[in-house]
Amino acid sequence: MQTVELHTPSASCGGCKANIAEAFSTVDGVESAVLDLETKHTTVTYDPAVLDVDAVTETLTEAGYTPRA
Ligand SMILES: [Cu+2]
Repeated sequence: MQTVELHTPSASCGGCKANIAEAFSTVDGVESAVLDLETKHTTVTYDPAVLDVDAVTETLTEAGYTPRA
């Protein structure tokens, strides 16, 4: 498993946290996706054999939480 932490500044409440968890719940190879509301970072744990950081970024973008550097 691999972990990536992405800054998702537009995610700001419990609803966003639920949205992000739900957006990743249907993505193959994702073990967990957790938004930290204090840091506004989303930590995604995934299987690098199934998907990559680009796919993780795309899922977040599609959910409305475009990651920023
Ligand atoms: Cu929200």
